[in-house]
Amino acid sequence: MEFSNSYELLMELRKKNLLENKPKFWWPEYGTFEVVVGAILTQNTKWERVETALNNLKQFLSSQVPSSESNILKVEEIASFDPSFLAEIIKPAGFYNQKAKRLIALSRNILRDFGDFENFKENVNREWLLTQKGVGFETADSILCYACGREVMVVDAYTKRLLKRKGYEFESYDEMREWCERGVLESWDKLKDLYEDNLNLCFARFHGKIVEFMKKK
Ligand code: 39A
Repeated sequence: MEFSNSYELLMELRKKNLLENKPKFWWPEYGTFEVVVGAILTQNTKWERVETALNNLKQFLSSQVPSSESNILKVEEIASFDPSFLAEIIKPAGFYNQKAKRLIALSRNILRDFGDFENFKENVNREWLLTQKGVGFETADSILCYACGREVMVVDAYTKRLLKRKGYEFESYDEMREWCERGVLESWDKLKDLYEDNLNLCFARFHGKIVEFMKKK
């Protein structure tokens, strides 16, 4: 695979049908609070373990309120957990005591500062997210891109490894993110029809393609 900017990388990845049978925006339950929970749980663990933890959580909550019409996690539910009880439920994701405390604190802060999840989606910014315990650049950008639908590209260890192999090394997370975003923005006239003129959709799928490609390696 040869490329000299991120547009060319995206076009190479597009040839590989990496997101066949995946959700449109790649991250399951795009646009919901469940993405926020997944973004914290996925730190330092495999996605498959996150899925087990999320399923445990949803199963527990639906057993408490069996008539609930939606099976999507709600910020109010996570905010009202006892930390050690939540830790038991999310155990498969690892670092469960720390993750439980951080999830509860983040949920309570969302309710305190934004009132509800819809207002959070509309009004949160990167700075607010980065003040939250356990939220670094990758987690903040995952929340912005996949929960809030913002025009931000997530980069991660898979992206770093792929680019390093091809001779690209970066001083910082933001430098790597900007390199990924820049190539797309500079060629947006050629990409926009492929992505419904939706930059968020393009960034969401681009990151998804990188992850799926590297997981197959
Ligand atoms: N590492 C990962 C993932 N692998 C993933 N999926 C597969 C769907 N997500 C959403 C986040 N991080």
